[in-house]
Amino acid sequence: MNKEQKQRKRNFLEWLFEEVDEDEKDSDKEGEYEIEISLGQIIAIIVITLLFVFWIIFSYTKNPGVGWGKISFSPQGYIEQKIEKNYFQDETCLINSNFSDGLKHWATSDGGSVFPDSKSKAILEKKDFYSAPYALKIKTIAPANRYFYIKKDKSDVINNPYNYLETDHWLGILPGVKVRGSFWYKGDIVMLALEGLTHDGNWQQIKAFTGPKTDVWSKLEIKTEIPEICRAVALSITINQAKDMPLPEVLIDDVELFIE
Ligand SMILES: [Ca+2]
Repeated sequence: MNKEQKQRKRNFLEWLFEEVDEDEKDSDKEGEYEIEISLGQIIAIIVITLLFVFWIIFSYTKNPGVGWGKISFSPQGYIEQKIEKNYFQDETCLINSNFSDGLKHWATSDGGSVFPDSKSKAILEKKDFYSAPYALKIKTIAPANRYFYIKKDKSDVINNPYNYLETDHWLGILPGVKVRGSFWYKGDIVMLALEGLTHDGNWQQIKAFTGPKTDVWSKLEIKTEIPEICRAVALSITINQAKDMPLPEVLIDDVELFIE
C-alpha cells in the first residue's frame, strides 16, 4: 500500500466513524423524547375510564345474570347467590300477611314487561276485612291481574314473575317439604297458585286452586309437596274476568304460606 492509498484509506475510515457518530447522536436524541400529555387529555382519560366502569355497573345492575354478569354467573350460580337456601327457616310466616301494615311486601305484575296491558287497583279496605284493621281490595280494570308476596319491605311491580333474575318474590325452599298456602277472600272468582323456580332457572306451576264467587269470607287453601327439582317458590293470587261477566272485585286477607 503506497502513501496515496494509505491516505485514501484513512480518509474513508474518518468518514465512516463520523457517520457512526452522527447516527449515535440521532439515536441519543430519539431516546430523549418524552410523551407529553396535557391536563385535558388526562381528564379525558379519567372521564372515559369512569364512564366505562359506570357502564359495566349499570348494565349489570339493570339486568344481572346476563351480559357482563353472565361471565361470572350461570342461572344456577345466580340463584344460589341471590336466593336464601330456606326462607322458612328464619320466617315462620309471611310478613304483613294481614295487610295491617298497608301494602308493604305485596307486589303486582300488572303493567310490568310480561303483562303490560293488565291494570288493577290495590286498595286497603277498612270496613270489610277478615282481620282488623284492613283487607286488600283488588279492583280489576284490565284483567287478568296478578299479585305476589315479596320479601322487600315495600309495594312494587314485578316485571317478569317467571324470571329467575327477579328474586324478590322467590322464597328459597327445601325440596320434599310439605307446604300449605291459603288466604281468606270475599267476592269474585280468584286463583291461588304456588309457583316453582327450578335449580336451573326455569319456572313451573306446582299447584293452583280456584275459589268460586262468594258473598261471605271464605278460605282458599292448597297443600302440596315441593318437587325435588324446585329451589324456590312464589305465592301468586290471580283474578280474571269470567266470560260475559262484569269486571271482578275481590277482598283478600290473612295470606299464609307454611311448612307443615
Ligand atoms: Ca287484615
